[in-house]
Amino acid sequence: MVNISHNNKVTIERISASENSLFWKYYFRHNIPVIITELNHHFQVDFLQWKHEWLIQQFGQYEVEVSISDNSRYGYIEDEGFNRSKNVQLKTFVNALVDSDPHYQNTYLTRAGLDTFAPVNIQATLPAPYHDQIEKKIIAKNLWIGGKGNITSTHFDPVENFNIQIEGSKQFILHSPNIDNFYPHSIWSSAPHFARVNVFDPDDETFPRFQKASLPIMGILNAGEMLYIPINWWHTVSSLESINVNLNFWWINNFKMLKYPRHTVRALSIVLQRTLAGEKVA
Ligand SMILES: O=C(O)CCC(=O)C(=O)O
Repeated sequence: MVNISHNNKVTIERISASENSLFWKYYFRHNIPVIITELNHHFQVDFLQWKHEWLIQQFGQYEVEVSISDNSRYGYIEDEGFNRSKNVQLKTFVNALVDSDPHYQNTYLTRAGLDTFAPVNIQATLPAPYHDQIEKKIIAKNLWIGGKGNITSTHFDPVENFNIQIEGSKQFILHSPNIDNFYPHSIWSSAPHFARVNVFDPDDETFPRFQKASLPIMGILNAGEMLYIPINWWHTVSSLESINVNLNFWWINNFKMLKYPRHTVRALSIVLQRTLAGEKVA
């Protein structure tokens, strides 16, 4: 686990999956992150069986694009840009993680849309009380598979997020959506949603406003649990086990996008740049 230098931190609250009306009325409505536990005590959740052995069996032959990092950081890295990547069969990648193959030590399957595995039509459906509210608004379902020590750099996404831990565990550090205190990259850059400040070891001289940022809200997401990350919340994610598998659901919330015009303009800049470059947008 990675420590951060703030003396005060707040722990992400937990509620049971069966408390779904509390989730919608309180946490979702007021943009409060929460970990939803006991998903499969109360509901049948088929994708919770997608542990690495099962994924190899089902989709092992498909090629995936894994990110490469020399310093365990993933996403957009100061002075480096986005990670390099390479294509590899899913089974080669996952077996290498299991065997701690040094050639794959610095790799992470990030943001792999389930459509990567087409033509298999993979269904991943949340329990009804959650699924029914968001089904039509989902824009991406992504798999994340990686080993211990990977860190996804601090960024926000202009969408609501249910991130489900299928195997392993991850530490999430969340901050509320203030833009200026995090010194994001320029709106015209390819990463206007990535912070320049290092939340683990902030440089107060270069980034003085970070001291005014809200307290970090931190929690460990364990297998079988689902984290709600409200739209535009900053998140920094560390992988804690030798194999970590997550599935996240990103979904649009038009009403809340209007409430955060500065984030939304940054989102539009990403959409425009990726569309012009012929890249995947979500
Ligand atoms: O799991 C990770 O490493 C990052 C997850 C993430 O950034 C997300 O769910 O939006």
